[in-house]
Order: sequence, then structure tokens, then C-alpha cells
Amino acid sequence: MAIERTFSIIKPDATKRNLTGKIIAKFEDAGLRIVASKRIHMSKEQAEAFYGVHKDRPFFGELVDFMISEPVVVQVLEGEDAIAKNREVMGATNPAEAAEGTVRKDFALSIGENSVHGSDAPETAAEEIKFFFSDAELVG
Ligand code: DAT
Ligand code: MG
Repeated sequence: MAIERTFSIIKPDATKRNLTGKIIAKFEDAGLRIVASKRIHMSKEQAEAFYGVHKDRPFFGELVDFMISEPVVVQVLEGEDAIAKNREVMGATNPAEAAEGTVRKDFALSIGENSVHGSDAPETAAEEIKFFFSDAELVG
């Protein structure tokens, strides 16, 4: 296993309920290190571009509106096998199917308002990190 970097978003439902620290604790407890972090309010254009892969799905409009409804915390997480590890810490997309102790099991409100985003593969991790961070902002 190699040291990887992955991209994470703490979503509006979680920032609104003041859960940022509790979610970061789960990342850190799993051995993921935060090498970049900022709180932003995404524009509609950013949200549409970031989730462009889902543009033809029926929930796209709802997803974009949700992502711009409140601030989010965008982060880069680093560690052994970070992409898969983060997906494990997050839990299944649908909180009803998420394993015990995962972020989504503990905090998500619904399949849409599911508290966190995480990259799903090395290529998407690289693209998503670049979308929000310059190289100078990544401090390992
Ligand atoms: P994940 O966030 O687990 O990678 P995904 O990439 O399939 O899941 O979908 C991206 C986001 O879109 C997901 O976090 C929440 C929203 N979404 C997915 N399926 C949905 C559905 N059936 N209804 C409403 N929102 C959905
Ligand atoms: Mg996804």
C-alpha cells in the first residue's frame, strides 16, 4: 500500500449542525492526516462543474442546490491507502446502508444530505484536489 492523497468535502448538512470537528476526528482516528483545509461557500458554477459527472441524473439539480445552501469544508487527506480508507470512514452513500461508526451512519440525514464527499479513485482524487487547491496550499 502506498501513501495517497484524497479529496474530501464536509457538506452543508454537517457544517450547519456544527459537526465539522466530530467528522475530522473520525478521519484522524483512522490515520488520515489533513494536509489542506478551507471553509468555502461554493458557487453554483463550481458545484455544477464539480458534480458534472452526475449532470444527467434526476437528482442533479437538488444536489447542486444542496451543495450551495451553506458553507462546506474542502480538505485533502493523506495516508496509507487514503482513497479507500476515507470511503470506509465515510460509509455507504445511503446512510440506511452505512456501517456502524461511519460518518454517514452517525451523522447523515438522507441519501442526498449525507454529510461528506470523498474521491472514489486515484484519477478523480487528483482532479478534485486540483479543482479546489493549488500545489502551494498542500502542506504535508
Ligand atoms: P458518493 O457521494 O457516495 O460517492 P455518488 O457519487 O453516487 O455517491 O453520488 C454523489 C452524491 O449525489 C451523493 O453523495 C448524494 C447524491 N445522490 C446520489 N444518489 C442519490 C439519490 N438516489 N438521490 C438523491 N441524491 C443522490
Ligand atoms: Mg461519488
